[in-house]
Amino acid sequence: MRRPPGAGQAQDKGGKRERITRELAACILLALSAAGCHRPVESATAITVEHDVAPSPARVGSAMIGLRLTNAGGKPVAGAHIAIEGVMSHAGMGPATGEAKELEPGRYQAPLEFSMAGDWIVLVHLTLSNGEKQEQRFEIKGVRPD
Ligand SMILES: [Cu+2]
Repeated sequence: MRRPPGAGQAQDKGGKRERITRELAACILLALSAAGCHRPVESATAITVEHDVAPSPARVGSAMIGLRLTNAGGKPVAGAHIAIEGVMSHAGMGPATGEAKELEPGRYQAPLEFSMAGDWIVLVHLTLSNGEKQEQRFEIKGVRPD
């Protein structure tokens, strides 16, 4: 399997980039039909977050999460404040957190420390430049032991 550096996604086995919308959280609640989760939905500010993880595949230790934000028209969303929070689905474990830096308009990068192997959920807390707040999330499955 060939990947450009930094463009891998841990849960991406087929090479297609997964586009995450704010509707994903709602879809997780519906839970049963993943196929229905990727429709863009109209909202005040529809933001699409694409992510990548370095190293890829992810492993225990320090990682960098790349985030690319685009609006409904596919334009980069600049000037957002992004805090990420990595959690696992079992109890008794604190979250890992990271603050993103904007590398170029719409492209952000945040450090995250994977303290344990397994499946992680990354919560993305967005504050847009107009002050609007949004929450998104994506999964990083199968973080490897180091
Ligand atoms: Cu854990």
